[in-house]
Amino acid sequence: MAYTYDNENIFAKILRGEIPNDTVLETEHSLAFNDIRPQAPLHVLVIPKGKYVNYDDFASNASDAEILDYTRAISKVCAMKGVAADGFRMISNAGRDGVQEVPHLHVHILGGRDLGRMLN
Ligand code: DGP
Repeated sequence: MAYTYDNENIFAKILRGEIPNDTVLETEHSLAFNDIRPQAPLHVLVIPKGKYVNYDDFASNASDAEILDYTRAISKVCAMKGVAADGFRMISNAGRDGVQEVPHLHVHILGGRDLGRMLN
């Protein structure tokens, strides 16, 4: 499947330094920063630096180094922010039905409170 990446999406602008962000972690291929509309005491977004629309695009087209770096960045954020032990939720919204607002792959990491049941 071919993916069309919009260079003007907000996270692309953050990556180009055109919009400020509250960085939590930066690695060779990934950036983590606080969500502007936090839904929990911890609400961090982790994005790959590469131009990937969603996880399917990433898994299909990213290099092994990018995938490894991104996976490790996600777990580093959880460890750094102290939610690895008590627990957290990781969500990636994709496409229309997933109500994805920003068309650049991102994982939401939420924690710091009881997040309730999501699926029954
Ligand atoms: P979604 O694409 O639906 O998974 O959600 C996108 C998230 O991005 C949403 O929680 C709000 C956040 N967001 C949107 N614009 C900005 C921004 O300019 N800076 C930051 N830090 N977060 C943003």
